[in-house]
Amino acid sequence: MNKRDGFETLVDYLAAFGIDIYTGVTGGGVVHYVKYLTPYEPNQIKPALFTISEYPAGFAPLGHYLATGKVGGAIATTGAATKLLACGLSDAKLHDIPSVYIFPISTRRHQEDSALQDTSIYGSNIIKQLEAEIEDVFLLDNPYTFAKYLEQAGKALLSRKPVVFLLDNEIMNLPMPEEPKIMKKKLHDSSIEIAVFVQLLKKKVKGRRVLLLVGEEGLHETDIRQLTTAVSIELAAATVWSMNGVNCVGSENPYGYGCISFGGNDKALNLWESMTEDDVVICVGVTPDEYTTNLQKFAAGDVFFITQTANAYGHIRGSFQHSALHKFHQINAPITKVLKTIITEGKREVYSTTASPLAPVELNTCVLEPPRAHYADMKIVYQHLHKWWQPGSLVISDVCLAYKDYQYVTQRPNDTITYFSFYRGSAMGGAYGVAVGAKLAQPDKRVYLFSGDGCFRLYGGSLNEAKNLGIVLFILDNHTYSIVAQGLPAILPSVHPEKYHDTLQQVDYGKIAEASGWLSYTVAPDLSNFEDILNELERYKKQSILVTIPVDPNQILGQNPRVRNL
Ligand SMILES: Cc1ncc(C[n+]2csc(CCOP(=O)(O)OP(=O)(O)O)c2C)c(N)n1
Ligand SMILES: [Mg+2]
Repeated sequence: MNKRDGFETLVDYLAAFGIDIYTGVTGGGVVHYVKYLTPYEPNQIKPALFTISEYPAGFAPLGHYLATGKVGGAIATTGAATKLLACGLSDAKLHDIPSVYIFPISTRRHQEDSALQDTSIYGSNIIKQLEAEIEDVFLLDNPYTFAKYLEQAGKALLSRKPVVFLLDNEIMNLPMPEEPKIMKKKLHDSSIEIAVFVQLLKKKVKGRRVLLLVGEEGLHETDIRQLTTAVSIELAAATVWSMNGVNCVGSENPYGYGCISFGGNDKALNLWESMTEDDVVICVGVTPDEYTTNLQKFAAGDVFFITQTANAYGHIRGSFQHSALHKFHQINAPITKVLKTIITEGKREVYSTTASPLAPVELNTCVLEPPRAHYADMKIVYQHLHKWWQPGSLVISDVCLAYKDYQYVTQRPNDTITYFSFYRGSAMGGAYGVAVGAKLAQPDKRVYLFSGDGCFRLYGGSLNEAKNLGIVLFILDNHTYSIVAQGLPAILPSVHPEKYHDTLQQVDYGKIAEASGWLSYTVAPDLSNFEDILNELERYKKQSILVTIPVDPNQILGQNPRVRNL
């Protein structure tokens, strides 16, 4: 018999899995778990808890994974705490981020006694709420299923799923009769399936134009940018990407036409719209979501999907078939291996495709208007930063103008950074927690964040906790919920702007930051001090800094095709 109680066994099991940094807040329901964690200090004893309010805490495991490819954990008590933490959990599901979320439940023995923050079916019914969204919810209320559930959770994490543990404290206080086993990833040899898939591809592309669409799934594959470039070249395939797919594309790809759909580049969008049944599309680690395919099915005659995440978000009954109008082929196998086989096969015998023209240097055709007086020109800001980022940086866009405009203006990837946005859940303010999680996981990584003044309202009270993490936060100060406001003339053409409900009061964000222990700078509208501010940012490594940028809410850079769906 195990002498430790269930809490300690769970803490140890997750630590053995590499999960040793938690974010969240204590409370009546979780004190028994967090008593086994030390307060977070950089380079100190783990497992550790970094205390920060639940909304940002719930997004931290996403940043942990982005920065390292490893799993992070978040914890919160019953009631509102659970709901706040679970906002990040939604994006973990939508972006296939393995992560652990821990919540207590009211103990079953007092089910009918109206417990505080009652989670029973008479109260929040939280078990059903979470199970309605997340497949891997493990109710730890029975010593005899405890080890089995932990092992099942381990398997789910290995297949890139978020998992939820629900703790019944009365049961967890007992020693558990069995030790859970640590799960290891089972490697399946997919060489034969890959060879068959590539032969079919070879047959289908003969004499046809090939379009390559690159998504975010391969983010942590080494050499993914070189591999997609080599595939583009072997197939002479015009190449486009999703917003986060930019991380899996090389800047030197001669066939790189840009990002499609939300904030998409004009050349990429024209190319994508020209797709007909005569074409073949190859999707590398793509989820055909609204901000990529704009709710349209692939019009190509043959669509090939390469994915390595079984049952990833976007799959319906284990397949992406529903996203294709015509013939559809999918392989579930390591992306790198499939791409390498495509390249090797092309070297053996050339793919006789109808070659796409090389991409032009300039990927946009729209003329971008400068901002009105007293506002910074965001086109120049994004272009400048795109060249300035230090190698290895992580740049995160919150749900604000940046997540539409940055990719439009910068056009091509910066090969030395990761640029990411959790756009599928589009939770305003979530990116701050992502930045916190990334810094906790990898303190030496440079982490930058674009966020809106509307987004700021969701995490502005949680700055102090991160003052020594060295996060740089660019606030797009435009006193407006601008990304909504920019779409409204098209969505509601006959409605008076007063009914847009899009204005925000001016706030001194720098003062809030300073009062929270951050440094702050404000960019001059003519950008005369921008270079000096960037030099300052480079100087500090551990000090978090907020940079306010005066942004014209009416400066339109990237397009928002979603407005046509509303
Ligand atoms: C939590 C949440 N509330 C509301 C929305 C709807 N929404 C999406 S973007 C946006 C406006 C964002 O405003 P701001 O942060 O100021 O950024 P800006 O577009 O002005 O750059 C709103 C209200 C959302 N996505 N998430
Ligand atoms: Mg705004």
